[in-house]
Amino acid sequence: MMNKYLKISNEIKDAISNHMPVVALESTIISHGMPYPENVETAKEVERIIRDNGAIPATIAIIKGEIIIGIDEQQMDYLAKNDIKKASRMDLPYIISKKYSASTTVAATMICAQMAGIKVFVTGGIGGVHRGAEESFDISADLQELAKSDMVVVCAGAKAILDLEKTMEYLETFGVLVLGYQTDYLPAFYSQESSIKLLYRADSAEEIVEVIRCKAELGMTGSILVTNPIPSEFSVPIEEMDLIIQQAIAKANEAQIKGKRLTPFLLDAIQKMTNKDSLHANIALIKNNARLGAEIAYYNSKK
Ligand code: PSU
Ligand code: MN
Repeated sequence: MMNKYLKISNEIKDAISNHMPVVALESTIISHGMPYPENVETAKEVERIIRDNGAIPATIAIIKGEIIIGIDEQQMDYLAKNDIKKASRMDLPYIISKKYSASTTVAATMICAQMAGIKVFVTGGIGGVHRGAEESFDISADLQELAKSDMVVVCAGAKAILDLEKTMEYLETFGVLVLGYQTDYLPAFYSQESSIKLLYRADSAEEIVEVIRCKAELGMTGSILVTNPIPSEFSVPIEEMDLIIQQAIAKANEAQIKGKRLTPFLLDAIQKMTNKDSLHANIALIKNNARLGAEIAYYNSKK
């Protein structure tokens, strides 16, 4: 769905029209997911990994009311250093009409990537059903968007700041296929696995692409969520992370943090409590996802 707000870099435009592999990347991880300078260093490194693995990276953000597909280094720097708005689905029309700038969440990135015709999207962790959602009703718009969009999204599972069981139930209800990449258990971001058994696994990028193709042949839309475990050398036992996460949630409750501020608040609190260990884990897992995403995009582009 091309529209006048969409600005696609020439390289990406060419790649899309020639059916070459392209991988979309979100920008909220830059503005709200990691501290400076690791945020911008990681964003650049992830793009490099995608190139090294034969695909073209497309980091997406809203800059002065334009949807930029493939932000440049200067724009990346801007998002990394400033106090930036965080745009999910509901925010896009307002932010764009006001000509504001914003980073895009997983939900908003899927919307923009799809406008540009990109099929594969790499992120660190998706948003989900927050712990205590039975009271707060706090469920990330990422989940609805996975159901609505038509992409393959590679992540390292969901962070245990969320209620993973409820998140999985929600995805099942809305028909989102969750695949474990070389794993039978749902990865939990910092931890290679949670205790949640997955129904389906795939052991190679080719196998994932076969499922994508079959879905298209069936005329079905909806995204496929590929969950890729963090490399073992960076994995933290889930019980260890859980104690830290509980403390972070207690801090958020005390400070009455709600709505779109909650996820960034929790991510920041966890990073501070674990020194840079959790940050290094976060960096390692997103790079790992970039490798797999590029490979999926590569096979998906072969007809
Ligand atoms: N989880 C992470 N790191 C992140 C995010 C989630 O481990 O950076 C970001 C993503 O951009 C995700 C967003 O789409 O937070 C979800 O925010 P919310 O819960 O407000 O929907
Ligand atoms: Mn929320």
